[in-house]
Amino acid sequence: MAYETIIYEVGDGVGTITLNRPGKLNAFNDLMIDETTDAFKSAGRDAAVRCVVITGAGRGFSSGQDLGDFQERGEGISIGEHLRHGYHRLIRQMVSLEKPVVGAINGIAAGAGCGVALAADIRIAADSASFMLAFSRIGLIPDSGINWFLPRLIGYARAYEMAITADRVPAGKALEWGMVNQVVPADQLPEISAAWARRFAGGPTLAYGLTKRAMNRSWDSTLDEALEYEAHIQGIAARSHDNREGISAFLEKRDAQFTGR
Ligand code: T3D
Repeated sequence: MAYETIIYEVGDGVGTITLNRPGKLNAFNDLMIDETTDAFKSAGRDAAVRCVVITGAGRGFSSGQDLGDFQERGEGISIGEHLRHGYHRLIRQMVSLEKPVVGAINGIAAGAGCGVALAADIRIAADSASFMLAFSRIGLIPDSGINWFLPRLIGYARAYEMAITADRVPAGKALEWGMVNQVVPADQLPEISAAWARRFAGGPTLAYGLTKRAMNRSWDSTLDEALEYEAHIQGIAARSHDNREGISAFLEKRDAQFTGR
């Protein structure tokens, strides 16, 4: 599929999605939601892709829903249906992708753009980046999974504060609060996030994917259920080539050559 609103490139085992409507700080229109979802789907099907990076072109990561489109849409389509058919598919695609997703947060992540950033597994933020739940400024509530992700990441009080103040949370505070894994100088973000991604792409992809599945599932589990699920999927990991290779490499005192299988 040729894309108009994003750039999707594959190299070194990494699929890189660049949201590409910089004139609107990469606000999501319907096409960009569909194309981003499709790129994550392709990354899932492509064995050559073992890690995905999502970033934004220009000075923003994403300013969320394109408000011009929102206004034009009028009463024609219910917002609930728009969310179900658009952002929900995108967020589910990111979370169910059994490969690490690295958000390289290059600038402001606002509204649904913040939701997409939070759906990544690891976030590396430029020191100029910020996060903002812009929704209440326009009389909406957070969506795109934010009510699920954010209190789990930073606790209810901070998440609710972000929601009702709609203040920008700069990268340094986001790091302190546990929203991001690392803050780096803006001009080094592409290089540093690519290095993280290459590292993951050279790892045991099956085990990484199963870990993501187990951790996401644990939110709704009792300890007994989580223990049982670990036992079940560890059985899958233990049958992998990478498990055999990892053990051989350890015993032979050499670096493991993981293939992702
Ligand atoms: O539809 C549904 O299913 C509902 C889903 C809703 C999900 C949501 O995301 S709701 C929240 C939507 N987003 C917002 O409310 C944020 C709107 N943007 C802003 O508040 C500000 O742009 C920022 C705080 C993000 C950044 O401010 P600043 O001063 O750095 O940049 P700016 O000058 O405001 O924006 C630069 C340009 O991008 C500007 O266009 P211009 O004047 O240069 O031609 C601005 O209009 C445009 N832009 C920024 N955000 C959006 C946008 N255009 C359309 N939609 C946007 N969201």
